[in-house]
Amino acid sequence: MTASSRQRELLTAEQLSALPSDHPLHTTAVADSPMIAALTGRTGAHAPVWFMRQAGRSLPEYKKVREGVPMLDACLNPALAAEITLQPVRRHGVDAAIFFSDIVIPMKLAGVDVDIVPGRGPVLGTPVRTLEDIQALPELTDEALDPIREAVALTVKELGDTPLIGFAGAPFTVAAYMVEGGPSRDHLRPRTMMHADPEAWDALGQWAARTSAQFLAAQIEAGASAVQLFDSWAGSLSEADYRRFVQPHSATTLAHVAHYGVPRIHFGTGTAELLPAMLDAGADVIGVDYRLPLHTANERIGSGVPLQGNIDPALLAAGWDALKEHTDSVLESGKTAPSHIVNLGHGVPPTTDPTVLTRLVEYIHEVTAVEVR
Ligand code: 1CP
Repeated sequence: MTASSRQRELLTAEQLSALPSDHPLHTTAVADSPMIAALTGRTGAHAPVWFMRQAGRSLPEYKKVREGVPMLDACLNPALAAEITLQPVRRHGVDAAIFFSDIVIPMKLAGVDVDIVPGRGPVLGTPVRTLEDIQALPELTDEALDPIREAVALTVKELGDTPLIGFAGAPFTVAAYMVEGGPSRDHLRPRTMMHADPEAWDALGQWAARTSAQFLAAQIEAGASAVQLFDSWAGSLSEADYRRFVQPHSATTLAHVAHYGVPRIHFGTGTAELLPAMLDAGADVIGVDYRLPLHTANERIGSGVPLQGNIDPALLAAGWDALKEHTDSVLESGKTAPSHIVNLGHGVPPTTDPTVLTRLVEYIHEVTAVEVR
């Protein structure tokens, strides 16, 4: 598909009619913002930049408002979630906000016993390992998503012309936490389950796919102008297993929100061998981690697709000269794609000096604006 035909597919009048009349994408300020322009294959005033995990522990103002507040409580308090979402936009002048939440929030709202343990991550009271466990999972109701809709609505009101990106965990990454019962390095248990008990795996994939789909739809309807599906751990899969056991479920989630016309970014780490398969799942934009240059990603995907990425987070602490040189090469490499959304190749490390991020945003805006003129 060419860039222009892909562009026409997005944000058509018909698709915009699926969004509420007060949705930010109905305003040209948001629809033609550098972020939405690049996500739909167009060129804006400068290359847009945002950072995965831009909200969070790299910011002193985040640490302050989180004092004594458990992670999941922070996510489910609409005023606090909105405030945390806005903090990096105010401080860094990034081109988009990413909704402050977590990939386990939909399962929490469905009634699954899950918590986020400081310094560790999501932990389930009881791992989900058999077909019986999966059949006993509660269903996420639409009303349970009210705190999410409220937080998104508060956020977009404050954001004005800056778009909000909603997100969800992709079914494999969510299911990996559910089967392991917590964070793991190799995701051995879910990878075994696919082959040992394909029926159970399929049932879990379907549960995770519809739960993430509902989470995305709620954010879009409340005002998110783009979404990102995080398949953070997809890189632990072979392409064959990805296509057989994972892609159909990710495709279900992405298809569920296709009619809104908002750009859908699909991202994972260690996915150099999976990028075409991830595109085939139904994404509009591919997020690339720091291991693969964007021009190589562009070749592997077959061109015509906006790319997001992929500054190595390690370079944020390497000194300005090294970071600038690396950023220049990422920008150069990104020129091979129809459009480029600048981001890191994974999340902001908690130890990052936030002034480096602010300087990086200024630098990217400056050099890419000169190139467009
Ligand atoms: O107390 C804290 O500050 C906890 C740290 C933290 C934060 C700030 C967690 C626990 N989640 C979050 C927020 C979060 N999680 C966001 C917010 C928006 C932003 O990017 O600014 C997002 C998008 C997520 C999504 C998320 N959660 C992913 C996908 C993104 C990625 O980093 O790959 C994953 C894998 C999770 C699980 C998770 N939640 C928290 C942690 C520490 C982890 C990873 C645990 C592990 O290593 O397996």
